[in-house]
Amino acid sequence: MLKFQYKFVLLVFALLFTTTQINAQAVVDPQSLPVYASPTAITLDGQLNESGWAADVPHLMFKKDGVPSGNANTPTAGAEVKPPYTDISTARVKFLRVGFNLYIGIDSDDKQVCRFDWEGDGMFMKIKNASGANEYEIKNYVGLVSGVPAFVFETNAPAGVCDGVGFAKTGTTIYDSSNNDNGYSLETIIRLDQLGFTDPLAQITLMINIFDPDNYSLNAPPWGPNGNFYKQWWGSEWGGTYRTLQLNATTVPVELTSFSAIPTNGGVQLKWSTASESNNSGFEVQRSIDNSNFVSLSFVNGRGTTTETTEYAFLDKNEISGVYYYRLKQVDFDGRFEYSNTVEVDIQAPVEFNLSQNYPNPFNPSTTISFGLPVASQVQIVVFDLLGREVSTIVNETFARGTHQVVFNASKLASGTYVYQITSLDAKGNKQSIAKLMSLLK
Ligand SMILES: [Ca+2]
Ligand SMILES: [Ca+2]
Ligand SMILES: [Ca+2]
Ligand SMILES: [Ca+2]
Repeated sequence: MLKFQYKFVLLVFALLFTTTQINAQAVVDPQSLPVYASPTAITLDGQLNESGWAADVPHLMFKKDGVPSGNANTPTAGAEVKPPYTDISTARVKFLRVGFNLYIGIDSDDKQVCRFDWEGDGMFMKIKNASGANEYEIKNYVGLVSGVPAFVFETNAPAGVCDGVGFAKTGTTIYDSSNNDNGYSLETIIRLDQLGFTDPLAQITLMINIFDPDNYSLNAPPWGPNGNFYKQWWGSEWGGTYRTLQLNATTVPVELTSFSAIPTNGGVQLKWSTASESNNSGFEVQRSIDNSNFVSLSFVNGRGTTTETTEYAFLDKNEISGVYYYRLKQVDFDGRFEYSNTVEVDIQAPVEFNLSQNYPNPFNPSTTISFGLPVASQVQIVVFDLLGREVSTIVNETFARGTHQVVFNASKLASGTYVYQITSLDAKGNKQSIAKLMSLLK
């Protein structure tokens, strides 16, 4: 075999790396939040095991002095009821929809899950019915069960409207005097059709308050000597001012966290990753030369629904110099799709005359031959058999500066090893030749 001499210099003029986030808000006191359809059913056990809960969608972050960032929005206001409250715990409130059922999930890393004299850690909220004429209290919190502090659910809504379950995470002991709990989680279901809603994509009016008493210990109520107490609300503390949820038909979108394209030997290497996926059939990789008309190159299968980070790669075997634009068309199983941002790549002309190994090789009956020209040249590519007899001329014409590809069809030749030789002649009369072997295997 002839030695593979591949020298190809590709430079990146523009490499864009951006982060696409779903409807990133990162604001204090959003007036409304979107609610996406859950990709799976939800078991009301207080545990946020369902994949929909893990997706980083716009949500509320209850945290004293918290700063909004990414999709975490801070609520309306808070009050330190019994200082000094030095806690740094965070409770994230997310929403999901399954049909007419609205689910509220709360994930807290509270270090002291407890109760003071009449109520404890958890969620206190009110929701209006469809007409707005009635509102109901919903409480999912640490109360008393047979005289022992534990998660309880209370409501003044008619039977069947709502339910809730609290869950003490492993390592959490409710109502002891230590400060080493792993927090708690809550799941609440509100059946919107039972509140008179006839459209599952309705706008819902509600307020939510998260209570966090800390350091209250058994046998020391009321207002235990070491206890402190903080509360924070979205809307107002207990009704009067409200916020809204906008229910959506779609599931939690696929969250693309990076997308890059880099010229390499052999083509343009595209890489992207997702932080979560829901109902994701996959990605159509698209390329354009004018950033307007895109053609599809390939389809890369997605992972369906996952909350794990997933890395993807695709090699566009394109070495022809020029500026290219790439984008991803993310397609759901039901056909819905969304485009990524566009990345731009500049494949520069080679600095010296070169010929690459044909691809594929061995081949039958067609193969592609790439070559690079530092200046415009007359190019002849001729195929010889191993006895030196010329069997075919692939091209004999002028090519511009840059990298080019030609396809050789050997359907009229017998199996065997052949030499292909390229000769270039530029305007100054410089003549150069390179030859390589290729194998036709029929
Ligand atoms: Ca659950
Ligand atoms: Ca706390
Ligand atoms: Ca607490
Ligand atoms: Ca505890």
